[in-house]
Amino acid sequence: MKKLIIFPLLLLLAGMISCKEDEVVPEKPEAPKPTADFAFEQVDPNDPFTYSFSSNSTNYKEIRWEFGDDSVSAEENPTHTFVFSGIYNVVLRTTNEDDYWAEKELVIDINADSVVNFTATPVAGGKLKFDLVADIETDSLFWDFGNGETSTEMSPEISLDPGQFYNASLRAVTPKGSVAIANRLICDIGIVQDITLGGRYSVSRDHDGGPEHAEGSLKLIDGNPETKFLQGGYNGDLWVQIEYIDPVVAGAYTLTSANDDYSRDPKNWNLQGSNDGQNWTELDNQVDQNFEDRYQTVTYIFDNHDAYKFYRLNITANEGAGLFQCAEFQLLKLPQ
Ligand SMILES: [Ca+2]
Repeated sequence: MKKLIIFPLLLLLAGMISCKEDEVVPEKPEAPKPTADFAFEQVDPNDPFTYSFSSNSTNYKEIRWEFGDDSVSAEENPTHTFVFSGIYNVVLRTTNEDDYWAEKELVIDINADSVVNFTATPVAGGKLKFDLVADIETDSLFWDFGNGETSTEMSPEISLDPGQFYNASLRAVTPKGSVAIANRLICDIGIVQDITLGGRYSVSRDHDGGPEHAEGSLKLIDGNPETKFLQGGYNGDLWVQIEYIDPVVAGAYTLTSANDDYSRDPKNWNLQGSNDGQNWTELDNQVDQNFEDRYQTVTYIFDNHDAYKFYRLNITANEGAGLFQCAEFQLLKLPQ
């Protein structure tokens, strides 16, 4: 009898243990995954800095906007005003309650040149008259003519020394505080146009690493005086050429010395124009030039009223080194 009693007890215990192991704990169902999507539009045609954003996202608990200018928002459909022109990567991130997330990124390009521009027109008394050209609403203007003079007038008039170039800028502020800046090269008769990048650029012989190299020929026209084109084994036959589809009338150019080693600087050169790439007309000739400073930009103006498809700068001598270097070359069109 004793054994008969113990056996069912053991069965009962085993049954209890078994029951505990098989117990199913109901899991919380997983929330649907979030999606992120949005669209944007300019709110006012006269304010290229302000945009409204509308989210088309789903299944999220939290929403976060990053506008690419260090500002953020947790609103569903925010409106944002950028302070400066620029290219902004706007990111929308949604997160659900299980911390799954989704992102969508769109780019807003507020191009400074399309936002604000200005004209400079010769008027009586040998002066230049400046006018804002822009579709934006402005609250204030600040002109800096690059010659030490400034103005806050709508249409200021100033006199500039003939034969000199100046870096002028216009700073326009909108009623919401956004800032648009236009920079232009000017001379006494108007705005000078940089046409360096308007044609096909080539050199007679490049850096050994090619045009894309850190010191390749493209560094001569990248707008950055701190980068340079360096040619090894310089032997006086280097030329730099720009070929245009339609002939243009160039009237000036600039050269900028590089960061180091004066003996690599250009010393003698000439500029030629051509319409077939075979027959050349000399437009300017410089001998014994001397860049006394590093990063020094010198402007050369030449008398030309003819349009050419080809412009070629022949650098016939440097300051004596076996290497040639130059930081920048610009070809310019003067006001007609
Ligand atoms: Ca450069």
